[in-house]
Amino acid sequence: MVALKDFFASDFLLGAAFDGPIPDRLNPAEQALFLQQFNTLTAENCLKPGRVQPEEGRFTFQDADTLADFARTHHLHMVGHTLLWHNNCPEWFFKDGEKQASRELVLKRLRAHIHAVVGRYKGTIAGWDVCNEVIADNEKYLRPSHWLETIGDDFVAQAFRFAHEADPNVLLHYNDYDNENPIKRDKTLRLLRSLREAGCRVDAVGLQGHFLLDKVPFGDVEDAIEIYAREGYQVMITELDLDVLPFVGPEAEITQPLSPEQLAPLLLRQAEQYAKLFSLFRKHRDKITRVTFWNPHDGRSWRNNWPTKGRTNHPLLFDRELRPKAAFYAVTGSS
Ligand code: 9MR
Repeated sequence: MVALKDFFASDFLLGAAFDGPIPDRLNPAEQALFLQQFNTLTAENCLKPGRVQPEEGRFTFQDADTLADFARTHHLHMVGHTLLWHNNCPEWFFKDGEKQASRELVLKRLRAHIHAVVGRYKGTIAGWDVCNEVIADNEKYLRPSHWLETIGDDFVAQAFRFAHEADPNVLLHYNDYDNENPIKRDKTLRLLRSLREAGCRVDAVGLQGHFLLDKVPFGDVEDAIEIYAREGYQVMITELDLDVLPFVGPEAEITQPLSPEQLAPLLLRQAEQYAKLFSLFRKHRDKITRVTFWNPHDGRSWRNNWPTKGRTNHPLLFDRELRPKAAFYAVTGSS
């Protein structure tokens, strides 16, 4: 079997997200698959602020250290995810006793957090998702969040500034979902331009790429790749997967695995759609520097618990037995 990282070696880095080479996260067989197939890893959860600094000044780096050792040992391009997000962020950042913390105090804490975390993995982490998902999905520009409320509109610029200070050599990414959608894309461009005017360095735009079967917005994805690249950014596909189960409405309440007869046609369509995506990515290999799947195989996918818990989903290129799926063969043109 050809390896994805070799097949795409002259195009872009190829990776997957997971949380550590520890048995409940990735057992030895899964680690072997990972190392055979991928050359970049993203920390799925273990670097999120809630995980590394659950209380002010109490840092819990154990899992992230294990992951960083794995990356160092195997010479992997490691991506840090994430320094600032509205989700998975402890309340203490925004509190001063019973009161809401002042802008100055929240900025001081954000700077201390970024310096501690980015500083610790200097030389190992090659790129950071500095800010994640700050653009609103509705008509608003920025998503309402404690960050916006306490610091104000410049919280994104401040985070990028602190990350650059902490490690001037690390790549700095802005990461979001649906940012190929023209409305969200235009708001992202507005943000990127404001960051540039504020003198901030941003190296890459991450398109998460959480797609649904039969609804992959190929045209928007291609336009977005071209437009972000034209603005001077590397494009990274950062959290790729292709959900094959119903996503909305009562049909989304799936608790039983699909039968092989139900699944077979879905996996064939998934294979075609993955192949089309990768030929698009390859066409734009001069703009795309990395493609990362959100998890190494179907059994470890977050999609098994979203939008409803306890689903048996099939969004990736490897199945639960770690076997390559039709999508793998379609993407690599092999059989
Ligand atoms: O896959 C992650 C899951 O295990 C966590 O419970 C969840 C909340 O922290 O985050 C998931 O990863 C998300 C990523 O951090 C940002 N983009 C969307 C991803 C899927 O929800």
